Amino acid sequence: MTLPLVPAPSILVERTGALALASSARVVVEDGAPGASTHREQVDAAASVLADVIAERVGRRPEIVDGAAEPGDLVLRHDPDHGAEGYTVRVGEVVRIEGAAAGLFYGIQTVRQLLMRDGAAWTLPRVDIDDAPRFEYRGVMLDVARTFFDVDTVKAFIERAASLKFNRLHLHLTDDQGWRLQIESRPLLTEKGATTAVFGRPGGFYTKADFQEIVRHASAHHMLVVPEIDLPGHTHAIGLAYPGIVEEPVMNDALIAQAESLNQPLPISGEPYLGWGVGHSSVKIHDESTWEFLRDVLSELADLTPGPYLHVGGDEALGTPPADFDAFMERVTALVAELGKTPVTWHEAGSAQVAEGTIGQYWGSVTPSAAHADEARRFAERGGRVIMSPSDTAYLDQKYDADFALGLDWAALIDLKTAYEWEPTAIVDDLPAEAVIGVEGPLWSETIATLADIDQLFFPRAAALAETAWSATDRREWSSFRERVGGLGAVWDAAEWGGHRPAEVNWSNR
Ligand code: TNX
Repeated sequence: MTLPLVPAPSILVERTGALALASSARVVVEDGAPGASTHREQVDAAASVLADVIAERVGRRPEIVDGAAEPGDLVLRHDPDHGAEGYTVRVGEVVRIEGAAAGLFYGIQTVRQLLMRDGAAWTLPRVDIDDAPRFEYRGVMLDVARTFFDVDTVKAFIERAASLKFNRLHLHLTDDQGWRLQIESRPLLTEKGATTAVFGRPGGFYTKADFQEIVRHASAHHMLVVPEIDLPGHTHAIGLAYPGIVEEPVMNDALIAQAESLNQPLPISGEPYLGWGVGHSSVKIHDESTWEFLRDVLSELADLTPGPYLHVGGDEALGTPPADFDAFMERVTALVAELGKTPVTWHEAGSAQVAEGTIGQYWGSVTPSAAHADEARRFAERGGRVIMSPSDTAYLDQKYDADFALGLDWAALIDLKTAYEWEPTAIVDDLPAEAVIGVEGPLWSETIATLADIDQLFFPRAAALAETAWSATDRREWSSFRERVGGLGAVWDAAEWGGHRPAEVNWSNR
């Protein structure tokens, strides 16, 4: 039998037989590091996650105890020797999970996938698993600007992503349709710039406390938040609050044609923008008051963000002359670096002299145009690295097939196999493999309004992306993935996560 493990672990040894989980099974915390209180906290946190996972699947929350394990128990032990994210799981007389903080969490997610129903009993196959990730950056993005998602929905999104061993949550916090984060020094951003969303959907924003709550929940799930303020374009909403620093909308033929064909409004300065066209807005690049604004906003954001990254956009500045765009991206990445953070930008900014070490996010095709490939390579030449988000394979917002109700289709129709079969280091010629820091799946929200909609686009394609992010190339193979992912529907059902169940997969009920 192929075990339903996604992402595929580095080393999996299957032995014969299975361990029946005793109805009296306990979570036993073994003190691997006496005296180290942070280690102790980490194992205690993991113990509670493990008890929750068992409760969700088996319907009974095991007791958490210290001390010696008995056959049929689940044992957690802090062991830093597996690196920050690696872990081992051994199922013998007991289920034993060892690792450091994130590793323990990932070992638990693996155990969650190993649990099988056997009549009235629950069993785990006897295995030895030794696992660690391929890429350090394993991201998903949620666009909370086009459609605003409340804190509970973002938390639910974190739980889904973390179960697949994603460790970065990119939040697209601002766009033409709305500004979603409270900034104390610029209160009008949320008073005036957050009231609506695409199609006139309800607006909303995160207070600082809300944002901190998201950061905390992400951190409890071993995910770092990567906040994005999209600049210099995608900034119409700033103009609702501070009209002096935003240019008049720049119309382009594509925008006008698209608005006509979709029967959408065109942007009007000072009025909320309810369409989904792109490329019409820009902050005033040469105006010092823009830079005072950016310093205020980015300083507050840096203070709120424990992770090393601040994303400053750089995509689709279609109405901005190239020289102005380059000057802007150079200065804004320098500002982020000055604030002590690593800038991240969409790949277009590779045309500019971005700050040393800036990370580029590539969103072109898996077969790039020469210009896109050049832009991506420039990040590595300037000491930075590249996140791979090819829009025709990694985008979570594209339709699965032409008849799928949700999603856009401008990049591609992305069925599960297409989402699975691509190699991040093989996209941009002459970009060294070490320059690829990882992958990310963006979920843009033009067509989605609810958590159920999110799930439809996320499951199961996020599982394909998760394996690309985590598993070594020699562990990745479509026919194997297709079989393994079929066993995960039951795990997702137990968590009450919805999603699409495409017919190309045999969804087993285990
Ligand atoms: C392109 S991808 C965009 C977004 C849209 C998305 C829709 C990128 C960097 N920009 O503004 O939401 O397409 O798929």
